[in-house]
Amino acid sequence: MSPFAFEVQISEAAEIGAMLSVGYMLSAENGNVLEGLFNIHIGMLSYSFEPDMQNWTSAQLNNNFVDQWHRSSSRNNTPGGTYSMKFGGTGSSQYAASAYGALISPEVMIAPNSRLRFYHWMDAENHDTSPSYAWDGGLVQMSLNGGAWTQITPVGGYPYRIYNNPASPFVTNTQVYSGQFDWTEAVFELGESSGTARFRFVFGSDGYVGGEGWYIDDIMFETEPVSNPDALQVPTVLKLSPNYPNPFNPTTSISFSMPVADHARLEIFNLKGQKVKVLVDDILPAGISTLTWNGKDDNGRAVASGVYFYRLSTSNQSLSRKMMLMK
Ligand SMILES: [Ca+2]
Ligand SMILES: [Ca+2]
Repeated sequence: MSPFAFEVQISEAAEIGAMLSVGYMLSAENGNVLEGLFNIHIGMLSYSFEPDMQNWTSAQLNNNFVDQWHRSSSRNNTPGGTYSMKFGGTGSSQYAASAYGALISPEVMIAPNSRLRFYHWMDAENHDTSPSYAWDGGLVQMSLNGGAWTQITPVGGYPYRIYNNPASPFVTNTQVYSGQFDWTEAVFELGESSGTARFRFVFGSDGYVGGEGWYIDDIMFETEPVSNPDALQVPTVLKLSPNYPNPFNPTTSISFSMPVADHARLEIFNLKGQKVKVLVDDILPAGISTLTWNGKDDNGRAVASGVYFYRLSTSNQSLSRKMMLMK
């Protein structure tokens, strides 16, 4: 048996970058119901660079510096994969002196509380006597809704700053990744940013001494699930929701939520005010309860088309709504 209660399959026809909102309602035989909403960003799950560059591009950032971003089979992080994106020479050869290039993402739609994650491998020249400084290194920038490229900061910060050096394409004290590390995950929390975004990985070197370079792989964009606070939290007031469907034939669901466990009575009346059916008359737990009415009265007879009322009564309150049976 699958460990998952259900799965969502995305059609291949879904547009890349689109955001799909999936509303769900899970109901159990004991009447407990859980409702919510989550968002899936189509095509934003992962960039492994296995099929190709997956619409990432690269650019030279200054005419006096070379761009060396390319798809490389020299190193890879993807399980079972072969490729990553590398700034550096072909194969495992070192990056050039006076290099400065950007690896640029396709446009991606982000919602508040999105997150950028990726894996990277680095061998770049840091300063050998000033531990927090580097001569060469890489950083990540974002352009939001067509705006200027702005450096974004990983969780935990960048480990190095660029040393004062006129041969560097970076401004002195620019924060960068540098030095040597094996495949490591980086996480960038994007906070309130939302809209159309592009991201780019920028690597630069000064005029002397290189390293193997910077590899990027398994780039992922994530969005926090957006939950429906009405449904997922214990309600603070008694609430009777509209029945669904409405109009209906002959079955409809009626949901209500209670802030505390209480005696609850849900009754259905016709237009003349005659009681047709009692759906529940019992002590119920706090939270959401959903009951189904099959369009039959207390004697099991199907009732006529028309308007009906349903009334929820607890020990100190009652709420009513209207619904329509259409045969
Ligand atoms: Ca890969
Ligand atoms: Ca250097």
